[in-house]
Amino acid sequence: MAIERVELQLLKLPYVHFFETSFGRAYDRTFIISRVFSEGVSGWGECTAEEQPLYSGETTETAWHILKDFLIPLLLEKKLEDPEDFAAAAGVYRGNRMAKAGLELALWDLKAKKAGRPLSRLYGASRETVEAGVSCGIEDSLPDLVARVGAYLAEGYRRVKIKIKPGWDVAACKALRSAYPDLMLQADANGAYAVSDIPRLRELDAFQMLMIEQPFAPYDLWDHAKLQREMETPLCLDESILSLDTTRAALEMGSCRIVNIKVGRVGGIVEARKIHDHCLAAGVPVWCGGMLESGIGRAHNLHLAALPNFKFPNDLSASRRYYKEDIIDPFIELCGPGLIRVPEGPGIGVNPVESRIRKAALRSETFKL
Ligand code: OSB
Ligand code: MG
Repeated sequence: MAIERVELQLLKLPYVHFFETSFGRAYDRTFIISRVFSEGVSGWGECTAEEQPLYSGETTETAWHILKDFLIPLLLEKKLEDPEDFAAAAGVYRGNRMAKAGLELALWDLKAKKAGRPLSRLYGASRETVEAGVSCGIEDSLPDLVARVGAYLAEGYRRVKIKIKPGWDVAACKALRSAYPDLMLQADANGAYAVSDIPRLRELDAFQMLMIEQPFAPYDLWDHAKLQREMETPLCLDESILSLDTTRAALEMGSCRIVNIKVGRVGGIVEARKIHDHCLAAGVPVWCGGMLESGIGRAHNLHLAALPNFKFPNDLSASRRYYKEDIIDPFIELCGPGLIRVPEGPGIGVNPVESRIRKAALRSETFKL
């Protein structure tokens, strides 16, 4: 058993609506999908690196380089096929976690397809549905924000996360709270605040939010711990959580009470499950973040979020919230208020549509021995 061939494709898909965070506004997403072939079966993965190094230091081009020159050769030359063996071998290389996860995910899909089982079952997860949530970007005005959140609620979402930054925070929360008093609300700053903003952040305690995500910079665990001591609202870390050891440091320091798990940011499913299991044992709930993935990455996220310690609604929305023409069939949809079904077929359980992928492709490359 060995991987005979690996394909990478760089795709670009337009969003149905622009997505603005504290980093800026984006109208489309450029990302890499990977595909591994073995014995007539293939597995699909998606790499969450973005075009610009804003959320993380990786980009689509650094990930392509690491995949092509370091990670794919590991598979082809060392004849690795099992995702856990691959994760161990890839561990000799530092960083570049999104690149690693992009390939590891394809190996997981392949393994589950060969076993004829859904990925979630391979992970030991038993949930049939996961809690959906929608991540709502910064809008041009507060009335636009209130209207957009109202539209998401009408579509069946129950939990809404809004992006915040200094100047788009207290008033935005106030507007949403008065329009939707019972809304499950949370906020994500993507590291846009400084310690001098602590008094302003404390004002957010008034809005009964589920959590506030990543107010400070990724490496600033210490100031998150200080802020958490001064706030009632739980802090959740996203960008700061890179591995099991950063998770342990954050929890032992008191930097957060909730952990956002993104498989790309932590370098793969092997590390994501270690973080999940550690948090479960420590009594700390987790939830599954998203990176506006296509249906391939999102299906992977659904299987991960089926694990038992995913205790909050996730950043998992229907295909149509992101893309007019998602690249999978069938599209991911809500199956009831605030719920998405975990696909039941083998592997990721959704079918990538090659004609749509070809249409979105900027570049493709095939690798074999
Ligand atoms: O911080 O969670 C984030 C998208 C890109 C980069 C960072 C983040 C996000 C999201 C999108 O919030 C969530 C989703 O995929 O639904
Ligand atoms: Mg976030």
